[in-house]
Amino acid sequence: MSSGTPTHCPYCALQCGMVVGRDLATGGGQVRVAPRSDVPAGAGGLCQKGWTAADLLTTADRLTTPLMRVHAGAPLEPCTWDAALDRIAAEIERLRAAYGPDAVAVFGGGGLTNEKAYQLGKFARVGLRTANIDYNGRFCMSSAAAALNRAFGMDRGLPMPITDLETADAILLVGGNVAETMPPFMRHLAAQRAGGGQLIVIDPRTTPTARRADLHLRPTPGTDLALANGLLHIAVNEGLIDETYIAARTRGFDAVRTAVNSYWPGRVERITGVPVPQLRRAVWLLAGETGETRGRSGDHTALVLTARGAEQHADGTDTVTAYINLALALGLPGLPGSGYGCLTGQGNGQGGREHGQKADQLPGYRKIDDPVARAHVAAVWDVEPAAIPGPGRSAYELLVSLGTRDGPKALLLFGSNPVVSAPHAAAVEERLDALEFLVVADFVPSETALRADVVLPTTQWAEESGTITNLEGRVLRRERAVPPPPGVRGDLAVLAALAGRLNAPGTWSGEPAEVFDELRRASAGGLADYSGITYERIAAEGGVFWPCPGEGHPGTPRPFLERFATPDGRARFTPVEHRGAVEDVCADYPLYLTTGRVLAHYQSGAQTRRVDQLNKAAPEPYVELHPDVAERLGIAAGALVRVTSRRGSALVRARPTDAIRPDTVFVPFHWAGTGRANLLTNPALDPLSRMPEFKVCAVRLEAV
Ligand SMILES: Nc1nc2c(c(=O)[nH]1)N[C@H]1C(S)=C(S)[C@@H](COP(=O)(O)OP(=O)(O)OC[C@H]3O[C@@H](n4cnc5c(=O)[nH]c(N)nc54)[C@H](O)[C@@H]3O)O[C@H]1N2
Ligand SMILES: Nc1nc2c(c(=O)[nH]1)N[C@H]1C(S)=C(S)[C@@H](COP(=O)(O)OP(=O)(O)OC[C@H]3O[C@@H](n4cnc5c(=O)[nH]c(N)nc54)[C@H](O)[C@@H]3O)O[C@H]1N2
Ligand code: SF4
Ligand SMILES: [Mo]
Repeated sequence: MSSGTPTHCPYCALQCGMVVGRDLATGGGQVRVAPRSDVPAGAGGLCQKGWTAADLLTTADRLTTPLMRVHAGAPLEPCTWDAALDRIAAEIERLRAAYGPDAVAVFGGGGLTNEKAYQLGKFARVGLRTANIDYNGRFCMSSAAAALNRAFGMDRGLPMPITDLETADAILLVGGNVAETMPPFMRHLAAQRAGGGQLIVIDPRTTPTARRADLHLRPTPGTDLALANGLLHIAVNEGLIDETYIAARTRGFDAVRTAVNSYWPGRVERITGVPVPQLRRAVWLLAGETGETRGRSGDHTALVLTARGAEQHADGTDTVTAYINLALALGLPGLPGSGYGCLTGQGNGQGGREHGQKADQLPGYRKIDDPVARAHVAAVWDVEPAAIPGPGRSAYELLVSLGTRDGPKALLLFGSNPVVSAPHAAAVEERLDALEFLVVADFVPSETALRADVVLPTTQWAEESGTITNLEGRVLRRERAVPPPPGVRGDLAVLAALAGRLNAPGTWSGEPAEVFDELRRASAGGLADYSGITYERIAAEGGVFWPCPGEGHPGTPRPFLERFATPDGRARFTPVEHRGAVEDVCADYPLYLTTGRVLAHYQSGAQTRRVDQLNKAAPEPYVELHPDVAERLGIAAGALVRVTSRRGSALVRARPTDAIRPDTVFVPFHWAGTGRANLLTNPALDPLSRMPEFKVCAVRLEAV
C-alpha cells in the first residue's frame, strides 16, 4: 500500500484503527486496509472482519442506483434519484394527510455515525413530525443503558479508558465472548494477565474467551440475576463488602442487603447450576481477598463488565442492576482502574444512543418529555417546542405495529436488517409486508431491502466522513478514504433532500462537519455534551471523551471519580429479584436455546455474508449441542436438524460439542432464510428497557 487515510473499522464498537489506501501492487489499485497502532482500543490489531472490510466496497451486488417498484407486487427496478425521492415525499404526504404524521415511522441503527443518528432523529421529529422513531440499539445495549442511568445517572458504557483493564487485579466478565466479538480486546486481557490479574467469565458455553479465564462459571441461561445476588450474599456474609465506600458514595444499600439475604449459596447453586465453591471463589477473587490477585499498587482494583449474554433478557435491566449492586457493595465504581462497565456492541453503539434516534430521546441524551430539553432542542431546530412530538414506540413494539389499524403505514429504514435480526422474525416480516410503503437505505440488497418499495443506495464507511463514539465513550473520526461509486449518495444528503421536499423548517446539510456543528449545539448542556468537541480536536488528540462541555475542556475519560451523575452525586442501589426465563423448559420444549455471534460474521450478516473469506470461515447456520443430547436424539455431527420453539422452526446443521451445558443449545443469528435463529426467539420485553429476550427460550430438536 502506498499511503492511506487514517480511519476506523466499519464494524464493532472497539472501532479499531485502520489506514485505508490503494494497493499499487495490484495495478488496478485495489482498496486495502492496514491496522493503526495509535488507537488504544484496538491495540494495533484487527480481526478477520476488519482485515476484509474493503472487500465489501466492490461486492458484486453493491447497490449503485435507486430501485423502485411501480406498484405493490411489481419487481424492484432502477430509477433516478429524483424519481425515488419524489415518490417517497409524495407517499409521505399522502399517508400523513390520510392518517396523521405518526403514520410514517423511522428505524435507525447503532452503526450510523453521530451525525447520521442526529439527523435521522431530527428528520423524524421535524421533517415527518412523527413520534414513531426507534432503532436497533434497543436490541443491543438498552438494558445496560437503563441500569446505568438508574444507578449512576448516566449511561457511558465504559466509564474509563479501555487500557484501565490492563491494570485490574480482577475482571468479572458476564455474558461476553470478546475473543470472537472483539478479538483485539483480548490484547488488553492478555496484558492484564501478564501483570498478574485474574479473569472470571460467566457464560453457559465454554467459549474461546472462557478458555482464557482463570475461573469460568457456567450458569443456565437466564439465571444471571440470581447468580449476582448470590455473589453479593456471600460478600455480605463473609465480610467482603466496603462499608466505608457504601456510606460515602452510595444510597439505598440496606434494601439490597435485605433482598440478597434469601440468595444463600445452596439456593443459588440450585437455580444457576454453578457449584457453591465456584461462587465463593468468584467473590473472593473479585474482592481481592484470596492472595491470588496482586494488588499491584497496594490498592486492589477490580472491574465488573457485562455484555449481551447478561443483558438480552426480559429481566436484563434488573440483571445488570444486580451486577452493579455487587460492584458498588465491593466499593469499585468511581475508583481509578475499578468499576462497572457495559461492553457496547455496534460501531457507534455508544454515540448512536445519545443523539436522538431513540423513541424517548432528544440529542445530548436528553429526555423527550422534559420541557427544558424540548425548549433547548427546539431552539436549535428552529421550531416551537410544542412541534416536537412525544415519545414513540420501542423497536419491537414499533415493528409489530406496522400496518396495523393504529400503527404506522410507512417505514423509512436506515442501518438495520430486521428481517434477520429482530426477535420473532416471522411476525416482523408479516408486519413489513402489511405496510403501504417501505423505504430502505443501504449499500447492499439486504433481506429487508429486498422487501422495500424504494431502495436508496448509500455510501459506505470508507467513502464518507463523520464521527463515531467507541465503547470507551471516546469520540473518534471516520475519514473518507476513497470516492463512492457513481450514483451513490450519503445518508445525510438523502435526509437533507427529503427534508427539502417536505418543506421542513430549519437548516439541513449533507455535509458531516456542518451537521456535527449543529449536533454540538443541540447536545450542549445535556448529559452527553459534545459542545467542546471539534473535528480538529479529535484529529489532534486521537479522540475526545464525552462529556466535553467547552472547547477548553479536556474531555472526561473517567466521569465518576469525584461524584456520580445523580442529583446528590451518590450511586443508587436498587433491590432486584430473580424471575428466570419467561419461557421455561417443559416436556414439549425440553432445551434452553441461547443465541449470539461467531467470529467471522457481523450481525444480520448482510455485510459479512458478502465477503468470500468470511463465508468460507463460517458458511452456514448451525446448532451447538452437547454430545449426550445428540446421542439421545440420534443426531449425527453435520446432520440437518430442525430446532422448534413455540414461534416456529429453523433448519441448521448439528455441531455437537461438550463446550455447552447439556440443558442448553446455541444458534448464531447471522444467517437469513430457514436458518434464522430469530424464527425461534421469544420477543418477551424487559419492562424498563423494552429489550427482547434474545438469550433464552425453550426449544426441541429433531433430526430431519
Ligand atoms: N464477530 C462479531 N463480533 C461482533 C458482533 C457480531 O455480530 N459478530 N456484533 C457486535 C455487537 S452489535 C454486539 S452487541 C457485541 C456482542 O458481544 P457479546 O455480548 O460478546 O456477544 P454474544 O455472542 O451475543 O453473547 C456473548 C455470550 O453470551 C453468552 N450467553 C448466552 N446466554 C447467556 C446467559 O443467560 N447468561 C450469560 N452470562 N451468558 C449468556 C453466549 O454463550 C455468548 O458466548 O458484539 C459486537 N461484535
Ligand atoms: N437472536 C439474536 N438476535 C439478535 C441479537 C442476538 O444476540 N441474538 N443481537 C441483537 C443486536 S445486539 C443487534 S446490535 C442487532 C443488529 O442487527 P441489525 O440491526 O440487523 O444490524 P446489521 O446486520 O448490522 O444491519 C445493518 C444494515 O444496515 C446497513 N448499513 C450499515 N451501515 C449503514 C449506514 O451507515 N447507512 C445505511 N443506510 N445502512 C447501513 C448494512 O448493510 C445492513 O444491511 O441484532 C440483534 N438481534
Ligand atoms: S474487533 Fe471490531 S473494530 Fe476491530 S477489526 Fe474486528 S470488527 Fe473491526
Ligand atoms: Mo449489538
